[in-house]
Amino acid sequence: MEGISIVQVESELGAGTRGSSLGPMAVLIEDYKSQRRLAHLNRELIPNTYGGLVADGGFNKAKRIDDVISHSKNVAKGVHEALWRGDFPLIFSGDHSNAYGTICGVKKFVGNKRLGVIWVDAHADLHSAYTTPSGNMHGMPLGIAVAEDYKQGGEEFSDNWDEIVELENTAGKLLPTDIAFIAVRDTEDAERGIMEKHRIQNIEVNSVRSEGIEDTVKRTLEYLEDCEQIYVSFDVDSMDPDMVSRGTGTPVPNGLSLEEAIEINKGLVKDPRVIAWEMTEVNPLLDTKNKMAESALKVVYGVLDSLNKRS
Ligand SMILES: [Mn+2]
Repeated sequence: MEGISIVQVESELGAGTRGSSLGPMAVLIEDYKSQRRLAHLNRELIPNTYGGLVADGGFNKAKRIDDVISHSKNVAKGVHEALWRGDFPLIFSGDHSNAYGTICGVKKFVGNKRLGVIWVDAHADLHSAYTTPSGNMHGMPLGIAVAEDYKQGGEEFSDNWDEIVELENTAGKLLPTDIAFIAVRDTEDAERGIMEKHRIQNIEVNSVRSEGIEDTVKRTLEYLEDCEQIYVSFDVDSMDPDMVSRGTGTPVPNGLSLEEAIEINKGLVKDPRVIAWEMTEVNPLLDTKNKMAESALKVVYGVLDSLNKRS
């Protein structure tokens, strides 16, 4: 690892509520008010495409998919370039649909090496255009990446869906068995079907608390023992809205405490197989006094501490 660089992805194309594109900057502002540990890092901006937010593009089963496709290419490029330089990318992204672009970029970099993904989130994000209840693509990044039976629901959106699934020539870029969930607690039948079929591990909040952080981290990394490289994605809605903040698009009760989120992410990133880390879904427009960004920053600082010990 040469250095650490920030990939600042200001898109909220996949969200149903406006404001998460301001999340990355909200975290950077908190850093400026605090220890200024991010200010000197190399930072690449992948800008928001406000124009794309005006209409849903007419695809109500995968809203704004045309813009998500072009944006995902930019994200993939930014993440790939950071990895190519030898940097560890800290990805600060607006909504979670950006994670698909990151998976493409990471996968392109690792080539044939087996990639594992650790998803710390209230949601499984395993939907497709054929199963989604909302049409919001932030519920789909893992669903697109695993491309599980993606044509089963009909042909209505197949051109767009084929295009996004095959982006960067990495269709089937992630095996469902190479996903590990932590704190997932709000899922739909279609997602539970995939999770059960592939016995995808989810360490629930209760287990995190009863078994402890060390065990949670150990079990997650061991579950992915066959993966050579790992990408960790931390959605702030994994944290509890009452204990931490409601500054996120789709808050779900009974989540992680801030301390648990800090320790889990710190622990995961100690593993040298982890080559990219993302923080996503901070929405300052839904927040009070930027509390979510302030909390997310503490998680980022924990990750930096672990990375500095690694190098
Ligand atoms: Mn998510």
